[in-house]
Amino acid sequence: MSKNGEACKRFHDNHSERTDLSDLKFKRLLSDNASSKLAVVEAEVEGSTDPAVVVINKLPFTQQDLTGILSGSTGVENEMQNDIYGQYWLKPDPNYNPVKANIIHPATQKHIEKYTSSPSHLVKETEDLYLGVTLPCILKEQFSLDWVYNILEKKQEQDRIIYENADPMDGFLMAPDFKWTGKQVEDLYVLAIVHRRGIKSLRDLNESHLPLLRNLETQGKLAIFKKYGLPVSKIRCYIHYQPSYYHLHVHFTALEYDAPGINCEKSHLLEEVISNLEQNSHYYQTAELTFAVNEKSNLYKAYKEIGYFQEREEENKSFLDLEFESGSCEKVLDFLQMIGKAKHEPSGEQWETTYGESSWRMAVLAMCLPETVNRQRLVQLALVSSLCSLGTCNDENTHWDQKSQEVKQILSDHLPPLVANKLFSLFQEHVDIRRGRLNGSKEHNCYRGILELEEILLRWEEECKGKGENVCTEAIINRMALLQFPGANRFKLCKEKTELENFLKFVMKISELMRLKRTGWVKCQVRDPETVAAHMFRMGILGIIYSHTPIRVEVDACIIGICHDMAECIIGDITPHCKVSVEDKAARELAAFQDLTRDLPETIALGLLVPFSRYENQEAGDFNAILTKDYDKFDMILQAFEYEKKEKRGPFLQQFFDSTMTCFQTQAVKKWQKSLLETRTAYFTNQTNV
Ligand code: G7M
Repeated sequence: MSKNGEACKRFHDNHSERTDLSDLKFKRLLSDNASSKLAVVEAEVEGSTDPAVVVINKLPFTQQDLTGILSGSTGVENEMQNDIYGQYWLKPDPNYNPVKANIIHPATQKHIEKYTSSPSHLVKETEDLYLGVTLPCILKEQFSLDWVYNILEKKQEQDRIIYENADPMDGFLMAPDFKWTGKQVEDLYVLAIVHRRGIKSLRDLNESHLPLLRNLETQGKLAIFKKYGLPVSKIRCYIHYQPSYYHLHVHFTALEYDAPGINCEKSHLLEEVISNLEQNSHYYQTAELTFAVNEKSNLYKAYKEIGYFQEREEENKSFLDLEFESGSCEKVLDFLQMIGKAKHEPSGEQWETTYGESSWRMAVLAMCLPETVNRQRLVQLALVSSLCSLGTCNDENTHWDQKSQEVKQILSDHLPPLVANKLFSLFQEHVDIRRGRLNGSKEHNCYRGILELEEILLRWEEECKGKGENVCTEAIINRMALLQFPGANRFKLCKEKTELENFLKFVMKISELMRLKRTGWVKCQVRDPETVAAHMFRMGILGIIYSHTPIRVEVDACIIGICHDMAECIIGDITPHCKVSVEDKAARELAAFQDLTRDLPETIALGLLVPFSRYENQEAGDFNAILTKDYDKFDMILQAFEYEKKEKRGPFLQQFFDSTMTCFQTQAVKKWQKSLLETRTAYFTNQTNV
């Protein structure tokens, strides 16, 4: 339709009667490629307000063309000659010199963008980036799949179909690609389109698709061999990531043809895709996939918006000045206060331990796994398990689907999309494991073990209450071994029972932090104040939400956060009012930390000591250590404000705001501090006015 509502002429109307291009007018060159002898132009179409994209391509010579060119029908003009060397302009009979044109009309703006040459950039897409940036962008806008469905439903290109396996789940159709004439095998290009709908791209594939993929590989190659005589060993078959069209299809091209789009940042050989899925069903959900984005594309814009390319642009900018992904400060602070509930709310009816404390201990347990397990992932799962305390239904009979929906909504209402998605996918994974829906990976088995162990520990601690320190640990050690908890034989971590006992002693010792109230609050007579463990818990969450950049999967700040006060289970929570010098406090803490971890296997002890020391050392270039320090102080002032609101004693914790007024170093946390101070002032001004 034209803008004024009249039906526009379409270039392909009556295409079978067309004999010339008199209704096309060159408008501008979009791109050209000398080596593939291809040019793309935007053209105007007479009688239409919509543009056309015309891809003009000189074709490879066939033997027939060459025979025809070297014949009397070819006109010749000499250009130069020297000795035995001469150059001529040949003007062959048009039959032997065809130029192919693929015409898209009406072309959308997105088509014009796709074909316009512009600089590209590589994106290394993690699972989080896929869910947070790429997927929403694809779902919002993509090329129409009508042409795909036309082929599958045999409404178009029926006569071009070269093979079909009609199985609706594992079958597919094959036809020459739009780019190929279907004539000479030198530039053979066939496309296989799967019947099954809903598989958008490589990212959606798992082991359930293996039968389909194996059919595509074997039957597809065989069909090409039978139809065009190209041996199977000369057929390259691959999937694009990112594709232009989000309905699974496979490209088959002649091995010796330098086909457009076979570059390594775009093509994934089908054989390798199959092999990756055979080894790990979730490979394509979790793998980092690298691809190029063109500056004109919406995907590029989406990545630019979240600051993905910022690093390069701001190379000279100090990392302290970097900001977090844009989003409303107030909403993020609201969310942090909501999650602060987990610091205080018991995670079960029978015990006092809170969601936050319990998730913190599980995170530390995860840190005590061997390096062969993705510990960072487990630490995050453990901390994010506390999101259960968000929303309404937190009782033992949680209805998980409802809970997931509730959490998803709260996250997306408060946090920037990337962060919200990241937290939600972690929470959902926790929920799945809680519900026994394990994916068979080492990580899932370990996490399940951690959940079970935590429950046993909580029950055991309840039983111990009032019975003194020397309650029998035999039962719990046996359970740890039975669960094959890290420390037991499966990972050969603690081979001996004494090692398991030492590990339990360590767990018992650090668990004291789940009962150690933070001195600052006690001194100010805050009722029922948070414990040191609860404080470390929210720092861990802060570290997951934001690390060095929103882009890198880096949880350093989170790990530093959950370890930094661990030595306090030995030396207690020393505050500036305790009259202990900074140096003395640091020395005492280090000694205590070494003491605490002395009997742990060396690699595990180091895994805890390194983040602890990074926090203590605050080296100039260690951004995550500096960031964690800011988080430490920020968690404190946010908590102070929460207590002021709860206790209704006015701004009685002013000293905490005063002592931290100028201590923040990172631009990102400074912004939060400013927002918090404004909110607090407004809160108390309103209170006075009421
Ligand atoms: O990059 P991606 O993997 O999405 O590649 C899609 C392929 O589909 C490209 O090689 C196109 O040339 C091909 N293609 C696109 N269209 C619109 C058509 C069409 O209408 N018919 C056929 N046969 N192939 C098409």
